[in-house]
Amino acid sequence: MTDHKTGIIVHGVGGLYRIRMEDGSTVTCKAKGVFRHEGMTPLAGDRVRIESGTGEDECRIAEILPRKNALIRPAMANLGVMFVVCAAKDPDPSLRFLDKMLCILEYQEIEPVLIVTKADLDSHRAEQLRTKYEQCGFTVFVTDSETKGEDSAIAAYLRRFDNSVIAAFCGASGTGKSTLLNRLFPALSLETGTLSEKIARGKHTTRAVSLFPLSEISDDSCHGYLADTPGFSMLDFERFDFFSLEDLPYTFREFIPYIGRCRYTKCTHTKEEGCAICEAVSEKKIPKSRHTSYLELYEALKEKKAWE
Ligand SMILES: Nc1nc2c(ncn2[C@@H]2O[C@H](COP(=O)(O)OP(=O)(O)OP(=O)(O)O)[C@@H](O)[C@H]2O)c(=O)[nH]1
Ligand SMILES: [Mg+2]
Ligand SMILES: [Zn+2]
Repeated sequence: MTDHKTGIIVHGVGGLYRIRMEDGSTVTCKAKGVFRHEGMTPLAGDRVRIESGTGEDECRIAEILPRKNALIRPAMANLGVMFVVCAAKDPDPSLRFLDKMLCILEYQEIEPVLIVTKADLDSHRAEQLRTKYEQCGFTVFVTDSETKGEDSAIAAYLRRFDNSVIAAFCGASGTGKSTLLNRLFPALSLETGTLSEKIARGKHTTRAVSLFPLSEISDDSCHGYLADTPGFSMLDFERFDFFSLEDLPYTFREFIPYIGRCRYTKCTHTKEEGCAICEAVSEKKIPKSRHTSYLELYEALKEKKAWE
């Protein structure tokens, strides 16, 4: 048995995983039964060790190397950058949904980058989103398939990646993730679809996470991996794993400079007198909608804590 081959899971469906090996070759295999017993599921982005037997069938994932992070939705591991895709219209943006995703990414130490798509449908709202999230300290790109907006700036951002970075595009279904990826990397020719096509199919257009080595889909100045993911619906999102109430304020990056400056050391930043965060909201230094999202997440986490 040779047991020293490692690679990265680029696709996994129905317990069958496609792995890109260090030498650039690809193998498809199952995972050893031991993972099922341990309740561990190999994820796209996982670095794994392969054990290969004599026949092709005997190749198995023997070990999942330590993860940097893992997300449930999209089901991925070892992400460095997540492009959160939000449409200016069709579907209408949900700030609660967006902020929750941003919190989870901050908590997992994945750099969130916001991409506002479909600016052709509502350029005013697209720019409002840009202003709001740039004020909070996020990198924001605005684009659309008509004008190609900041496509080249997104491509330039991707070009800064080193070999080890895994990045993905996530967001609600129909926001235009696959459309944008196809524009940036025509070699991908990903499936895209209109809302009515999706309803007719009863499914999202993109059905599983797929990781692409940037060196293969673009010129060799790009490195790392890029993933397209199936869009999530609101319902999926409710089931998202979450963190503790104490961690919540730290997942809002624009709150951080104010933490510790409130009158009461146990300030929950919800409505207390002398709360430095609430004050920053009233002075418009923090967008009100961000604080509203904070309050909603705070309530949800408080309830969860009460159940535990
Ligand atoms: N007007 C306009 N339509 C767009 C734009 N980008 C994408 N679309 C349309 O939006 C629909 C959904 O696009 P997709 O790229 O399939 O969306 P997705 O985010 O990959 O969706 P899932 O795979 O289901 O998660 C398609 O009909 C696209 O043609 C845009 O910038 N402007
Ligand atoms: Mg898609
Ligand atoms: Zn406070």
